Amino acid sequence: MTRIVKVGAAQLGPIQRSDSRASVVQRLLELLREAHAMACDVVVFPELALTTFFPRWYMEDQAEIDSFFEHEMPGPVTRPLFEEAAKLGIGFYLGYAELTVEEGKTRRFNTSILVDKQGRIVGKYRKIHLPGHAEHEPWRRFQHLEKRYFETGNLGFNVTRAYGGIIGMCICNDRRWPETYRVMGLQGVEMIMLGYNTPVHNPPAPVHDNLSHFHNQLVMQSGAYQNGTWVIGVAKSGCEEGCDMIGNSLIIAPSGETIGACTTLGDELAVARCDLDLCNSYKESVFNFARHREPQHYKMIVERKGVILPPEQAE
Ligand code: CDT
Repeated sequence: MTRIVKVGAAQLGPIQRSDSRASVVQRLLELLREAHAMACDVVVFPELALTTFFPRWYMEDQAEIDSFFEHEMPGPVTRPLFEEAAKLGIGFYLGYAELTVEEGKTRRFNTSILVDKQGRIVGKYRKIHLPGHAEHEPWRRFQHLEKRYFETGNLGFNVTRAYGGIIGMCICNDRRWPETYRVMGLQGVEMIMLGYNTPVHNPPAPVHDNLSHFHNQLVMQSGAYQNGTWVIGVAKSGCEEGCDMIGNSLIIAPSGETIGACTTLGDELAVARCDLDLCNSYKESVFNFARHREPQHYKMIVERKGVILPPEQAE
């Protein structure tokens, strides 16, 4: 039996601060049409795909900060994407900065949505692992102020039934954490879609810089294999406002093997035919969780600030 989802990893090149939202949506539409011409069922766009990666700047003016956020989805500028998707019968994953009012309070999240082939939003995820810092750190060549501009996501790592399978989402830094994949793995996820903006240079740990591709591959390939799931990781890449970002967008099979990849640092589509039933041989053998996991032996003694303490140090 085969359940095929043809996926397009729709990598974006840089988006400069002066680029209008409308011009970015045109680029997304071109990639969407190219994917449709290649018979894709769904395309995956990057994290914060509608603007430059604005957390690289320290800002205090709330109106300026909010200019990078979407106040509705779809809104007037993004609606053509939804309309074209519905017309062509192709779905998409899209990352964007979400401004919403909940119970009278304005909230800001780093968000992704899953849209089905009818142009309907069928899933939403808000980024949980926010990297970087909240205050201005002038020693850095550029800032990474996600902890300043976003709240921690409050929707958990849920999965959605779509495209004939079980689909999960996460965003950028989430891909470095095994918990991300495992929480969705425990819900039977068969394909995880994720977008990212990853600078080549990591100011607090520059010795990691020349390992940035290796780490990108390592985390997504191990997450795929250890949970028997497809992983589609898609970059915003290239030199954005003087900051070099990795590309290396990948389509990874449940075996952990990379079967599709972008090779440039620009707008580029990588396409692969993904058989969701390939997940089964992993989920039913080496990673049969019901049979082989030992959660009763994973009990935490005490957890303080996210670190598990050995029994002798626990209070
Ligand atoms: N956007 C985002 O989450 N970027 C981070 C940069 C951290 S530097 C290692 C990432 O994990 O790619």
